[in-house]
Amino acid sequence: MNVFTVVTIFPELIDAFGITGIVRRAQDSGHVVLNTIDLRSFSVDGKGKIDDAPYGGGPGMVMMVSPLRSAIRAARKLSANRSTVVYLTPQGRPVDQDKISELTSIEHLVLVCGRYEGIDERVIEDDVDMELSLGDFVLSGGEVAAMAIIDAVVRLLPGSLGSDLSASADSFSAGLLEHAQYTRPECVDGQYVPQVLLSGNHAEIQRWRRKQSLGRTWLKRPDLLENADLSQNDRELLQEFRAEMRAAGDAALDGGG
Ligand code: 9D3
Repeated sequence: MNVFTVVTIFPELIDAFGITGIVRRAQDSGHVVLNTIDLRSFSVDGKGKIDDAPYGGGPGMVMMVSPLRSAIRAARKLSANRSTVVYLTPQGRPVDQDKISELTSIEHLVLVCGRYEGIDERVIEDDVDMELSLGDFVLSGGEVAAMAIIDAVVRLLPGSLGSDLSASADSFSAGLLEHAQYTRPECVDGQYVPQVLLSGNHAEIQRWRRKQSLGRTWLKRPDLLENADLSQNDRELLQEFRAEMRAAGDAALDGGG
């Protein structure tokens, strides 16, 4: 069983997330527990104060050590197992699917959400095991990041939809983007489903999908191709994709000229 405990000044946001969709199902089936700890209930003045002005001056407020430390300690007690404390911060290491996969084996993940200018550095030194970011853009706090990470982890757990069938074929777990998807009808507004998908020839369909996967990665995320180790067959498929694209481009020019 995986336990997630979110330390936040917006527990109702996390609670709402936990009563819908994949996280709800995982909790109902007993695979997951999602707790929230309301940071304000650990305020120093009993009136909800959890932040103070930064030493050295400057704008905004910093989250204080004492409420955070007490809240993290309370969070740890919500599981008999050892906990790993993650602070969500733009200064953390950006998460990728490999990191998400690693997180599935942590029995109790305590996710600390910052607000304002951030938290007192001494909490990071003594109470935090790992700092994670969603990437190089600015959020207003860690809650959305906590939910994103919980969602990504939970769908990989046994009993979740993503765990068996699709997880192994997912983008990124294979290091490539996925092929295009189509559903009925065959033709809409003059746009047709690629003929090969209607052929019933499974080997040809597999080949087409692999070629698509390689071609789309080359077009949309060339950075991913740098690290992918492609077979000789993959290289040939990618060459074929590029040749077909050039041919389509030439045909369009002929038509227009
Ligand atoms: C106004 C203060 N910022 C200077 C640009 C620093 C800052 C502090 C706190 C910026 C963002 C935040 C709040 N962000 C998060 O808590 C956060 C986050 C993010 O902003 N981007 C990507 N991943 C994450 S994880 C948590």
